[in-house]
Amino acid sequence: MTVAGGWLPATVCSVAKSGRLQMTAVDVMPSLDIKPKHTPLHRFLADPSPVVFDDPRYADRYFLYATEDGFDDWGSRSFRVYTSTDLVEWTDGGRILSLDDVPWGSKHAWAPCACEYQGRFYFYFVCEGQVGAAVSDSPYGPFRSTSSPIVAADDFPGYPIDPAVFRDDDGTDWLLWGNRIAYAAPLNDDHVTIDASRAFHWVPGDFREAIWIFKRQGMYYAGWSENDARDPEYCVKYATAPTLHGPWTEHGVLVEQNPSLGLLGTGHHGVIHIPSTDEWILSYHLFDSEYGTGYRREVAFAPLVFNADGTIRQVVPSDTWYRRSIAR
Ligand code: FUB
Repeated sequence: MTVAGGWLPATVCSVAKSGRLQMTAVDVMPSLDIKPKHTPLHRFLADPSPVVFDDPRYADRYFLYATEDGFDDWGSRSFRVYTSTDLVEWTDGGRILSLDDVPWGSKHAWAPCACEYQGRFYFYFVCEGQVGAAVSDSPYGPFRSTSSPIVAADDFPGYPIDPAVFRDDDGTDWLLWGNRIAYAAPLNDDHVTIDASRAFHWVPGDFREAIWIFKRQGMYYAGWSENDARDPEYCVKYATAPTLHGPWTEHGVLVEQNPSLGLLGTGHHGVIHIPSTDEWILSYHLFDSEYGTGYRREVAFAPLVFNADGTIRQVVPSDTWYRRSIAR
């Protein structure tokens, strides 16, 4: 049977943490009738979080952490990692964490990201509208979840989803997250808890979610998504500031839909910096007007082009896959 979303359903019977029997939707294979056309990853994926690790064992490749897509109601239950040396040819690194192994939640595996700190790898993710943390000795996992969320539903006003990590020049790793309200808080040395006393929040533009921050030539850049992820108008806007705490100057759209090519809902971005260069690459997801939805999204990449005043030229979604060898 084929379901809306183009995936074959499967369920398993298992014993829940409570001891009760439960039926659970499991990771499934895509049906053969619909394949993504616009992504070099050849798979429905969303919320792309790209990273180049400093660790010399892994510095020769791009890593991409992303939400598995193709499930109604964003019903993914596991996370995978992908790697590439040129952004076009990708290798599936396999499953790195399943919600079966998260002690505090079992639904809605969204928006993963990862960072490296003192030789270990830390993975942040959404589960049931809370932010989780997990640890591994390898960026390929498997990651071990901590026993409770790093940002729980009641910790701060708002909806704690869409984590990202920004490392400032002083070495502080800031965990970012939020929906409707954007938050930042320093990660403690253990990297699985935050220093809530230094958390701050703001509402950039008509902020919906997916806050991401990077720093270039002394300027802080914050990008975020506006509108609903199922809307064609889902888009990324950005602002710049002289400090992490602002004041932020908004510059409008970074990427938005390209209806002439049927590429819609362009949002939830990430940014890669290629070490020792001034090259910055945008990742984002989109859906196709013919077969896509906010539950069937595709990851795309594009170079960021900076103007002399530090603003960024708007990215126009295209069908050309951007190739950039990390070795060059
Ligand atoms: O992929 C699930 C959700 O959709 C993410 O958490 C949001 O950012 C939106 O992209």
